[in-house]
Amino acid sequence: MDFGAITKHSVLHAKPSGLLFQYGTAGFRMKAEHLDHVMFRMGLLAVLRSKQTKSTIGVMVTASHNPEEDNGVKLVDPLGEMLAPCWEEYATCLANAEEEDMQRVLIDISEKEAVDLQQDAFVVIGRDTRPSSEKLSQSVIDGVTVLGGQFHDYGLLTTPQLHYMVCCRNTSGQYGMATIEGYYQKLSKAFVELTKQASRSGDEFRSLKVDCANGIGALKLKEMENYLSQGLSVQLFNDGTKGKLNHLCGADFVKSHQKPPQGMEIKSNERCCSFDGDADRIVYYYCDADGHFHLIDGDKIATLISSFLKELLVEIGENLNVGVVQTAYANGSSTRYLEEVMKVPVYCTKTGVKHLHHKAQEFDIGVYFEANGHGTALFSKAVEDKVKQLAGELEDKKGKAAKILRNIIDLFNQAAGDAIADMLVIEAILALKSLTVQQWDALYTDLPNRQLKVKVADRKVISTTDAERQAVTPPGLQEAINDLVKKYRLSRAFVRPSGTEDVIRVYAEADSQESADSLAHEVSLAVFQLAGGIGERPQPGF
Ligand code: NG1
Ligand code: ZN
Repeated sequence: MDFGAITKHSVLHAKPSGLLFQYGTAGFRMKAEHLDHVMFRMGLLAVLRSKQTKSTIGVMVTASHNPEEDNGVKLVDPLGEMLAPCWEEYATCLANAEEEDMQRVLIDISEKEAVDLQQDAFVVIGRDTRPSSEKLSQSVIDGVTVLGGQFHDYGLLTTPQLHYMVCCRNTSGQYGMATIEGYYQKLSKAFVELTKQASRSGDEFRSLKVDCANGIGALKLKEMENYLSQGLSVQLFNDGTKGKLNHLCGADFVKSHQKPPQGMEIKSNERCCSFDGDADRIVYYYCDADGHFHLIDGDKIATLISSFLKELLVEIGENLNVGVVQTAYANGSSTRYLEEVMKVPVYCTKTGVKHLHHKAQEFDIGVYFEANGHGTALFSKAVEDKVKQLAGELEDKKGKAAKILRNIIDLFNQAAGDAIADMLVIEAILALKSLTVQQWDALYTDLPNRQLKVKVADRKVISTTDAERQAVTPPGLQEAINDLVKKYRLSRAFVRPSGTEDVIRVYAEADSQESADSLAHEVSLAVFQLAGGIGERPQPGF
C-alpha cells in the first residue's frame, strides 16, 4: 500500500468531526453532505475485500427509500450477497478512523484477513438518481484507484442490477452477461416464456401501472419495456421528470401511509404497484369500486409466490420443501394463513434481508419477504438440477410445471430482492393462474396495524431478543408492552431500534384500526417514558 498516496488523497476527502458512522442494516446512510470520506474509504475497503476474496466486489451508492437529501453506500460480496458481518465492522472502523489512524486501520484489516496485497483487485460501481450520487461515486473511484484497484463504473443502476453484475462477473458468465442488456435479456426471456404458457384472455393481465418513486426504476423499466414484447405493458408514473425522489410516492410511502402515491391516477380495480428509490422493494395495491384502498404488501406477495411454488412442486412430484421466512413486521394474518391454510412452515428472523436470506437458504425453496416488499425466493442446487432435467426430458404435465419453475428460477436468480424481477414473477403467476388482483388480495384479510417512530437520546438503550419481538432492556419496557397488548383483541406489539434511522420503531396490530392506532400510541408513550424519549411527547393521531 502506498501510504503517501493514500494520505494525499484521503485529506481531500476529510472526515467531518463530531459524527459517528455505522455500517447498518443497509450500509451507511445519512445526509449526503457527510458522506464524502465514507465513499472514499469504502473504495479502499472494496479493494481489500476484492484482493482477499480474489473476486469482483460491488459498491452501490444509494439511500434507497430515504429522502432525496440523504445518501448511502453498501458493498456487495462476490456472489451478489450482502457484505460479510466482520467486514461490516471493518467498514464502521474505517469510516470513523481519524486521518492519522487510517494507515493503522488499513494494515490491521489486511493482517487480520490475511489479504494478499499483491493480488489484483476489481470493483464495480453503481449509483441511483440522487443529485449527490454522481460526485459520491467519484469519491469511491478515487479510493479504488489509490489502492491500485481496477474498476468498472456502471453509472446509473438499480441496486439489484449491481448485485447481478457482481454475480455474473464472478461466475464467468454462467449466471448471465455482466451488462445491462444481459440483465434485460435474461429476465425478459424467462418472463416471455412464462407468459406464453399462460392461457389468458382479455387485456386485464397485460397492463400494470407502476409508481417508480421518481427514482432509477423508471429509467430502467423504460429501457426494459422493449424487451418484454407483448407480455406486459407497463404505464410508468413518478418517473423522475417532475417530482422529488421518494416524496409522497414509492413503496415505502405507500406501505407506511397505507394510501396511494401522489402523481398516479387510479381507476377502480386497476392493478398498480410501487417501487422504492433503488428498485429493490415492491408493493401492489388497487382501489375498489367504493374507492377503498387495498394494500398488497410483501407478506401477500410471499403468500402468492410460495403457494404457487408449492403447487408446482406437487405437480413435479418430488419430495422438496418450501419454507417462508418473515420478520416480526409480517402481518399476523399472513403467518396464520401460511401455516394453517397453506401448511407452509414459517420462520421469523431479525429485520434486514441478510437475516431472512440466511434462513431461507435452509430450504429447497426458501421464499423470504419483508412486509415492506423487499424479498425474493431462493432455490437450492438440488431443485435447480432436478428442474432442469425434468424440463428437458418431459413434455407432460410434470414437464410443463418444471419448465415454469425453471423460468421462475431464472427470473428470481438474484441474491437479494429485485422489484423488477419480483414484478415479472408476480405478473406471470397472476396470468398463469388467471387471478385478478382482487382475488389475490382476498386470500386473507390483513389485521389492521400501525407503525410509528419515537425519538430517544440513545437508541441503543433498547435491546431485543426472540427475533426482535421482545425487549430485554430497558427494564420494565416489555412488561409495560405486555400490559398494553392485553387491553386489545387479536393484538401484538413490539419495539426495536432502527438500523437505518436514529429512531425507535413501534409496531402494533389489533382487531380494528382504532385499536391498532391506540395501542401503537400507548406503546410509543411507554418507550418515550422508559427509554429516554427526547423532543415532544408522542401525540395520538397520525
Ligand atoms: P430499519 O430502519 O432497521 O427498520 C428498514 C426496514 C427494513 C430494511 C432496512 C433496509 C422496516 C420496518 N424496516 O430498516 O425492513 O428494509 O430499512 O432498507 O421496514
Ligand atoms: Zn431499496
